[in-house]
Amino acid sequence: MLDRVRPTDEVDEIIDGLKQPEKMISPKYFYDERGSQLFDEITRLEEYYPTETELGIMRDNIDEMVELVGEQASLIEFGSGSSLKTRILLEQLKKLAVYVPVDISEEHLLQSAMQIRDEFPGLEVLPVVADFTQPFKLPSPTVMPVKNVVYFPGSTIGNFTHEAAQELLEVMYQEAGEGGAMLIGVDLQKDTDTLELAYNDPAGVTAEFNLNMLRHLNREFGADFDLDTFEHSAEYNEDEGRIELRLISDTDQEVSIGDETISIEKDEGILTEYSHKYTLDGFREMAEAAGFRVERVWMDAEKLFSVQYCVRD
Ligand code: SAH
Ligand code: AVI
Repeated sequence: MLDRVRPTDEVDEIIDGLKQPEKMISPKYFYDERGSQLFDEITRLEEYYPTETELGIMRDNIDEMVELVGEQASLIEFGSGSSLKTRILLEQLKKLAVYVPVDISEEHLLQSAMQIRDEFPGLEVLPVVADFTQPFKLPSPTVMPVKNVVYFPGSTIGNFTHEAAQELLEVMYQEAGEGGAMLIGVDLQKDTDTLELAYNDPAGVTAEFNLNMLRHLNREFGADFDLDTFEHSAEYNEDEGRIELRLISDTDQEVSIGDETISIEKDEGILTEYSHKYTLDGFREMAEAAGFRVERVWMDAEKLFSVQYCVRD
């Protein structure tokens, strides 16, 4: 079964962002098929520490994680991508009621869900193509789960402003339901050099990922960005504790999208992504404000990244 709910006003949303005092486009527009592939390439880069670090934390602590999730749970993954980290859980969670991967990148999600079905033949896999910031319907599994566990790895929570992240945690609290929980990957604050290298890889994969957003907007939303006139930029804003990705125009230009023409000045940036890095206290405050209690925090030895199990109180 497949539920597909997408907002119809995406062009309006993009135009609205481009009319803000600082032009911006939501990072969800990174993820067409090529964008999802480029993200997978990023996760294999040596400089991009979050993926390997989170995988290591999962592997080192999987027994305890499995114990906390328990049997006959429904595992609902927000922004599942290639379900890379999920496989570590699925291999050990022998008695899962259902796996529900939710993602906006349709083809990529459906391919990944098919692969998961092949790899885990007894498991019910019910993918949902949706923008998880908007209300969406969860499918009904064949086996009634005893509880819901929302899985949100990769520190995708960091791609939201604190206000939006707070709202998303509240949505997850609702999805978790009575007796439910959330298992979430949260990237931690660290030195600027490590952070900036992770988002400015010498091979230029992150730059290509950033620029691909414009290709996506040209193809799907009728824009006419000239990709050759924009440069990738990624800087750590220490005061805000976040990496900021921008596309910088190297010329004065006009871009059309929908019925609008947008003027962009030379050296002007379009903000394409925040990637917030948290302190343990900072994240706990947010989780608690959403109604969760942080029951367990796992980290790597260098404290680069955390995986946190939060329960509904
Ligand atoms: N969880 C995976 C992938 C992280 S990349 C990992 O940890 O490796 C972020 C994923 O979230 C992408 O697959 C992207 O398509 C998805 N995504 C981003 N914004 C989304 C949104 N608003 N709604 C649904 N999926 C979204
Ligand atoms: C998906 N998200 C958590 C990634 C991040 O690190 O913020 C996206 C990304 N952007 C550039 N590189 C990776």
